[in-house]
Amino acid sequence: MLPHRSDFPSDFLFGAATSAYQIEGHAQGGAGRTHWDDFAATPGNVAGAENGSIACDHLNRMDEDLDLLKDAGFDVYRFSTSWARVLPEGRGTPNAQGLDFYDRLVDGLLERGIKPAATLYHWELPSPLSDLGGWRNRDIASWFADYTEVIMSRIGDRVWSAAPINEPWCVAWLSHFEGAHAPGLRDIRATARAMHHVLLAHGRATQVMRGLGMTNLGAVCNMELAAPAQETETARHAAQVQDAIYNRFFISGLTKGCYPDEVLDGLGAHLPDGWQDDFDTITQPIDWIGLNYYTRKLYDAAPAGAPWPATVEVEGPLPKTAMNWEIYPEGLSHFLTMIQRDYTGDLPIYVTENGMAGLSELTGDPLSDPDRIAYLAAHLEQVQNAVSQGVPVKGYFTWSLLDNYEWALGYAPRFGLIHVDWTSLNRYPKASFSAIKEALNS
Ligand code: GCO
Repeated sequence: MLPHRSDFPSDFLFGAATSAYQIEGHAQGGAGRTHWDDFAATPGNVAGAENGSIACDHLNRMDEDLDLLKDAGFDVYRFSTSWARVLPEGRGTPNAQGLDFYDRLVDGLLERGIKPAATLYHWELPSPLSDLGGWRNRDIASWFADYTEVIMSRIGDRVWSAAPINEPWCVAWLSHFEGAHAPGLRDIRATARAMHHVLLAHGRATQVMRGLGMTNLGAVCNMELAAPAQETETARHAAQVQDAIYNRFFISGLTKGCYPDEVLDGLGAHLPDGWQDDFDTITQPIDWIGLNYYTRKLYDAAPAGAPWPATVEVEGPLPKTAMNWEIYPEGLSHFLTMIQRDYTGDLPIYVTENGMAGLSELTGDPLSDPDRIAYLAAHLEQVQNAVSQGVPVKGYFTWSLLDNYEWALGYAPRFGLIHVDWTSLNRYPKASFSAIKEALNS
């Protein structure tokens, strides 16, 4: 059972989240090639070399999907616009079909009484910009500002909220240090530059949107509790370094105009010259902060002699989702409290993503997914805890409306409230969809 809407403050918003490349069907509608298409075409990067060419075919099934959002009773829908759909070459001539699509999406939401919450970048960088160095190249901040101007000149007058970049940690660290996401680099200099430029691009895009007269602008960070694998000084230090990289670097840059020392120890020498001078741009005032939270990880010290960050991940003991992620709801209230206390004070906080992947879930009518319902209930309870402690949490978005393209893991992990049959592309609401509907409707 999920808590009911009436168990939350009366202005608390419930939403569902998706992203462009994961659902739209990128090969259609005149979109340009992205670095995810290139990454997926490189052997060994993505399960089954799957990509987002068709995905959920949301591009052609948008009305059906918006009807499902309305049927569930959601107040707000968090979607992303694809840079390469709007500007197939990353710069230059816009794709009229792409702009029309986002225009219809926003109007379709408003017609159904659902607030449109836009994200400008959820990871599909146009390949021509990747050729120029992508996030390593400082010019990306200007390219991104120009893209922001193009898309928001079209839909910015009607979106309820907007955030420039989804999950800076994934854009920069996961993709340039760990090599697990496009562009698949493992390079410390590229990482340092990407980590800084992603924030500079955030600041530039925010200035552009303010210039267009837009309001309710935010930033979305993902956080994962970093816990010591054992009670030793070295394990505690390893967890602290990972906590700084993952959970503090970006929010600290955005809200305080500085980076944690534990990160500068390793990346300081690789940051671009004059990085300190960019904080005026990076710390543009924002109206809310978004937290994406799924799990925790355990860390220990790497064997002696290992280079910075000198940490190893250790498998944890808790029950896991199909992503092999530990289920640790307490981490959610930990971060909500930490964000308010250490960074944003009275600023509204939204849980912009939370949810779990299962694998097949093909039995029952509706399709039975009790684990997801339990996961959502446990995390919503942590949101309630935070609210009752005075943390200004103003909304919660489930990841995700639909089963979709789970990046390097392809189509196997299923995060949706709605099952998507990958052959017919038909949609089948799961029991979690019904549970949300019951919780949201009076
Ligand atoms: C995320 C992403 C999603 C993922 C989800 C599950 O923001 O990490 O927004 O694209 O699919 O998090 O891994």
